[in-house]
Amino acid sequence: MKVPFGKGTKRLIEGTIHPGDKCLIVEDVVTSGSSVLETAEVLENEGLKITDAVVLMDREQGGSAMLADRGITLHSVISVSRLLDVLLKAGRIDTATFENVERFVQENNTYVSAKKNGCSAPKKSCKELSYGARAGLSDTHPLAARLLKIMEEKKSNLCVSADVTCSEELMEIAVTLGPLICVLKTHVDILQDFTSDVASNLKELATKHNFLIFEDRKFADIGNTVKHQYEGGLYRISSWAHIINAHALPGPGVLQGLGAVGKPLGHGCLLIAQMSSQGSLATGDYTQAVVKMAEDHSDFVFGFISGSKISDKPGLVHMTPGVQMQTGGDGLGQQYSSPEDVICTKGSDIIIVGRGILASPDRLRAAEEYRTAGWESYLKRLSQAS
Ligand code: 5BU
Repeated sequence: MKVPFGKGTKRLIEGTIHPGDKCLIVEDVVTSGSSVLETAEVLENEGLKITDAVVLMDREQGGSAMLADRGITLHSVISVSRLLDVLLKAGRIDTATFENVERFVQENNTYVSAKKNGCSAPKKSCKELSYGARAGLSDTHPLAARLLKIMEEKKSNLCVSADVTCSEELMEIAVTLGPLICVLKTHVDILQDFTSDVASNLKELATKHNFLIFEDRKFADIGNTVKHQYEGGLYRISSWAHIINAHALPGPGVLQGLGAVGKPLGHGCLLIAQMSSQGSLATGDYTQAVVKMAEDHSDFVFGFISGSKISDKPGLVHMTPGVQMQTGGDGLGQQYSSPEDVICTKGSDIIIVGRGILASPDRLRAAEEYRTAGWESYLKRLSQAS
């Protein structure tokens, strides 16, 4: 359609045209959607109406959203994420290839819908907002705003994962590393000696050193059960943790149950959209469904656990575990990426570091190295976007 055919009438469109007739565009592959749009413009100049296009493969790099904003519905036989899912399940590609291609698709999405994001420019020219600016947006959850402000004030996008089994050691980590971190992540159920004093001491230290407490409980049950698990039992998590996380697997009921307890207290929840462990099933369509669930419950969900930025909404916070200076794994399925890769390349907001700091003979020095690496990667990302 781009140049007149060399044969026949040498016109762009051959045959009899009845202005007002509908015309369906058929294309093999859609990436940005520009080729379909160019074709539609030629046809519309001839008086034809274009409302739909059929494509064999949607590469999911913004074409569908761009065409939808221009009134053309794209119908695809297969999408790249569906193809990846099928190939992975059939054992034709490995997890690393799956994740590389998935990341490539996300990073090369050329369009941000004007309706969804209030920005009609191609994604790459949209300005990257600072943490502080995102804190001030009207639709940012109050807890996300508080966190983003802490990050800006302390120049820290470091969350330490305090995976220790003795409460004295937990307190020592909170005292020593508190000034360097924006979030302290706990697994309270691995403590051998938990008492309610641990919770109240942690709360005091969080106020003193200005960090938030995140209990990595990964709730994943029906609403009624998670409500009890969050509020009651031995740990009474809702009485001391500002942040919890949940799997989306049970459906929205898990958020209704948790929200009934957490919302009145001003707490917030992260949905687990991806995991750092090898062979995780939280990929592709599942991850996309989690993003939708988060966006539909923005009065309680303020972000994600994910390997990379998966939502363009600037009010949502992305936190990434599986971070060490040395990439590789731990022999039990954990997979590590570097702070620069996570923050600068993958666009996440917060690095979660456990053994990278805890296994060091000098935890304070190691935490300062991770804080610096995370913060410099964030500054680099900002400067690349401007
Ligand atoms: P590490 O020592 O940096 O590997 O610890 C990582 C922490 O993050 C640990 O507490 C995990 O339970 C937690 N984690 C994770 O590693 N990967 C995930 O996908 C999620 C949580 Br969700």
